[in-house]
Order: sequence, then structure tokens, then C-alpha cells
Amino acid sequence: MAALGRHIIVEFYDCTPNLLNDVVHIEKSMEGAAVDAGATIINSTFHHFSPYGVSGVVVIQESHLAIHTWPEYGFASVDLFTCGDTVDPWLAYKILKGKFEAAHGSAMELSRGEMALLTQKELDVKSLRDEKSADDGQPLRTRDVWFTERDDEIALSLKHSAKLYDQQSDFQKVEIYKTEAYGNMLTLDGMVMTTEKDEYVYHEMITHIPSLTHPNPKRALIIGGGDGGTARELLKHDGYEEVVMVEIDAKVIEASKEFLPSIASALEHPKLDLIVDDGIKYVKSAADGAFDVVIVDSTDPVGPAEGLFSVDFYREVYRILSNDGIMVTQSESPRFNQKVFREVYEVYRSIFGKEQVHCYLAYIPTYPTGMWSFSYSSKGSAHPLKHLDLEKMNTFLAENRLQYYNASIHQSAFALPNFVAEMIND
Ligand code: SPD
Repeated sequence: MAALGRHIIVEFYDCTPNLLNDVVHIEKSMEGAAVDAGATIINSTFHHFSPYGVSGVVVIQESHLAIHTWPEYGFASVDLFTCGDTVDPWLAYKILKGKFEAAHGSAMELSRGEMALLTQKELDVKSLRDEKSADDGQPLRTRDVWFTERDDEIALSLKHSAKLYDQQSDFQKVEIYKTEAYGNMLTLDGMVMTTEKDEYVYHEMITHIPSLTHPNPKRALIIGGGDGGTARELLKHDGYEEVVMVEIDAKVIEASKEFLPSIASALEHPKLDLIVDDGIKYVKSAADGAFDVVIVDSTDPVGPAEGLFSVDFYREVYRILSNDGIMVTQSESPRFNQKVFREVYEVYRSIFGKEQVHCYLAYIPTYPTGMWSFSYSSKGSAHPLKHLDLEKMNTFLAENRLQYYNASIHQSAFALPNFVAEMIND
């Protein structure tokens, strides 16, 4: 043995970009290559970075395999570091080149720990032995796979054990992950939309506040909301005679029905008119004063949702609201998305008038920073606090076991921290 270890530094060029953004595929490929090359896996950890890029390491008994990907360049850099004679790192190289569909690869082998330069030291091996692995001779194997949503400065990571749905629709990448802490999670273009375990905060807050402040809401429109959570909560109010939901992406509905059944439970409700189409187009063609409540349950303002953050769209929403009508939108995080947050309030106020627009907050652990905002804009006199019908609310709350929303939350949600109030000149 001329050296302790062999280190192959690999560059894979012109790989299939989607494969380099698929954390589960990369994890499986790296682990598979390790095993096929003769290694014994001890631990692995993989991160997906939103919107793209994966980093990961497989720790093997014979050193490690590591990867960093740049899907936008079809490029992956890989380190294959093995010790001893039992592992063939070049076999791992060939396997990975195939798995990432690399058009070409370059590699350089280094010897690590030249024997000619080493002198062996005396160590008391017995006392240093790890009792656990000495017990049964089997190394402890663990597995960590992380999904990360981030911007340049802030990130949120959730550990997951599987990807259950993975489709590129005409509009966006639709994925469902099985997370350890929050159950199944829907992401669109790498951004968290909803999870089974904390969805109730968002869906209760976006629906019950307008439904209990409007004097008598009968017709509601949901723009977006394909997972079904907003429709489910809205339909708890018996007074609605008609709820129209316009979701642009059939794949969001399909994935939610299959993997988020508790959220999608009302998508077949007889009062729900579910239309798969462009919400902007629908609103443009709707009649003046057609809806008492309009809820914009959009994704973040990138990709297909961009137009849902425009002045023209909100002018149209204003037009289709009835005289007492209320529009509620998800208005992003005042910490994570400061620019958008400021801008949308300016837009709403330019259309509805300053006094008619209010911001309220809720705490959603799986959204970046955990602090999320909603806007409440009323065309008529329905003030979110002054016109709250307590009797109607108490009857509703007694009949429906909610997990987040209650009378105190309704009132306190409109109390804004100073930094938030200042951002929108409240
Ligand atoms: N960054 C999260 C924005 C979430 C907006 N919509 C969520 C959809 C839940 N029905």
C-alpha cells in the first residue's frame, strides 16, 4: 500500500439539470454508488437548496463520498475518497456519471497519506475502541435528508424521509415531501406551500376573518388554493351559497388529493365550483359585484403567481366585489419578503383607500421566518374589528373545533409590531 487513501476529484459536465436538483435521486445515487463500489455506509446527509442545488455527503467506513450540484450549469463536483483496498472509487465514478447523465466528466486521482512520509505512532487501541461498534461489529447507520427553502440571507430546513410526488407541470415544479416533523408537505418551485401539521393556521386565518366580519357573505371566490385548505375552511360557514375556486394548476389538485387528503377533503364538496384555469383571466371576465368575499390564496410572487401581485389584477378584484365586499390575500412575510410586503400594501391602498386596508399576522412555523401576513381590504364599511359579530362568531366556534382561530386571535392578529406597522405606514 503506497498511501492510506485514494481521493478522486471529479467534475461532471452537461448533466441533466433536473437530476442535479433532485435531492432524493442524488442521495440514492450516491449511496448506491458507495455500496456497489464496495463501501459500508455509516451516515449520510443531503440538503436541497431552494430554488436549486444540492449538497450532500455519504460517510462510509472507508472515508466519504461528497457532492455539490449546480443544476443551472448542469454541473456537479464530486469527491470520492476511499481508504483500504476493498473499495473501487472508479466504479463509483462510472455509476454516478450514468446516474447524472453527464455528457462528460473529468477526474484526477490523488494519493492521501503517502506511506513514505508517515511513521506509525503507539496508541492503546483497546481503550480507544468505540464500545457501540465493538459490540456487534456493525457500524451505526443513520440518514439525514434535508429540504431547504432560502433566500440569500435566511433559510428554513426540514428533514424528510421521502419524496412522494414530483412532477413538472406547465407552470411549476410540484413536489410532496414526507417530512419528519410536519407530515406531508407541498412545495411549488421549491417553496413551502403547506404541511399537514401546521396548515390550519394559514387556512383558518385566511378564511374566518372575512367570513365573520362580512355582514352576510353568500358568494365567495378563491383564487389559487389548489391544495383545498381554504375551500375546506370557507365551507364550514353554512351561509355561503356558492364558493368558486379557480386554480391554475391541475397537478397541485392531483397531488393534494392523493397525498394531503385531510387538507383536500372539501375539493369534492357540492357547493364548490372548482375551475382549473387562470385566476387572472377568470376575474377579468367576472361580473361587477359578483362576490362578497374574494380570497387570494396565491403562491409567492414568482412564476405563475407573479400577475396576482399586480395593480391591474387588484383593480379587477375590486370591481367584482359587492358593495360590502372584502378581499383577503396572503401578503408574504414582513421579514423575509420586505419589498413585496411594502409594495402590495401600497397597491391595495391605492385601490381601496388607506383606511380600508388592514394587515394581520399569524405564526406559521414552516414558512420562512415563521411570521406571515394577510391583508384585509374592504370595499364598504366592514371593519375587521368594529364589525365583528360576536354572537355569530361564538355560534360558529361552538360548532366547529378550530385549532388556531378564536375570538382573541381575531382581535390580536391586527396588533402589529412597530417594525411591521412602520413598513406600511400604519
Ligand atoms: N411562502 C408561502 C406562501 C404560501 C402561500 N399559499 C399557500 C397555499 C396554502 N393553501
